[in-house]
Amino acid sequence: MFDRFDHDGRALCDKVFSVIRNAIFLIFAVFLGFEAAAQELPAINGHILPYRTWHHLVMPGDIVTIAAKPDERIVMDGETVGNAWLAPDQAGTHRLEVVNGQGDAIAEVSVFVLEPSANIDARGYLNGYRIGTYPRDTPIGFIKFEDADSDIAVSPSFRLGQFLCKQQPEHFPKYLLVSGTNLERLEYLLADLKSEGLTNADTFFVMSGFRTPAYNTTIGSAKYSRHMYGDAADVYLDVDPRDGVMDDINGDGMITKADADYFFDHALSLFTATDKVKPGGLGSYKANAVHGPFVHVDGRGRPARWGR
Ligand SMILES: [Ca+2]
Repeated sequence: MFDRFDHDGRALCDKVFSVIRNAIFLIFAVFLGFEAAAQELPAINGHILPYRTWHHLVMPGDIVTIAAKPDERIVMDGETVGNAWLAPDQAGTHRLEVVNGQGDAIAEVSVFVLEPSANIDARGYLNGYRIGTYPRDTPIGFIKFEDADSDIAVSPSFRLGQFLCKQQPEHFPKYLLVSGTNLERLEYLLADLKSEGLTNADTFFVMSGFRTPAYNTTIGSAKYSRHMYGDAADVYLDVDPRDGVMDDINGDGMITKADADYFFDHALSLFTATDKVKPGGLGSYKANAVHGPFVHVDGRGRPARWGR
């Protein structure tokens, strides 16, 4: 009797324990499942995409590996491909989509096969577009930009045409670079300004993005300017009204350096408080004869600030 009771008691205990264990396991599995669902954008060459709309730079002949889930389809320029794609020998832009089991594109990536900097001629030109000479760290290649490429997405809120250098407006192809590090900073800042109700802008106005070394020298900018690497952008908010100058974001009824400073202060406190984006530079600028107030944002990898 005692044995049976003991046996039943143990069985009951085992059952209760098993139910609790299974419940814990289930909660844990659901939690992990949500985690995976929330986090899992595809990875390209080992890097998980930070946004569903993004870009990727490769050299001609490079292999691009795309890590997607088993039920997802990888589509390059409209054709289903495997997990590895061989970049062609010619510079150009390709469109990568990852499509889920329901047929929805869950990631859209502009893949830029770069024009090698080795093709810059002795005069400093790349297919007739003036690059000049880098004082150090010449990039291995450049994004080739044709006349119709302005609207190619490089991140959720930014397009390739926003970052063009202001030289040879009639010449094609043009060449430029964009920086994922700095685009992550710009996206993070824009999203925060919107969530704080400070703007309803879909993007920043990019007054100056990429600069060739030749152009950078012409305007008398810093010798090692991050703009020459596509890693810097001079930006302002311009939607209310859209008139080519910074909006009155500090609400004092005037467009002055105080607006750039307000923007700068917001960006500084935001970037200082987060580890979601890499550190970089921030500069606040007043208006001059040719432009209004603006803020410089770069992705140099360490904090730097000036103009404030
Ligand atoms: Ca103002």
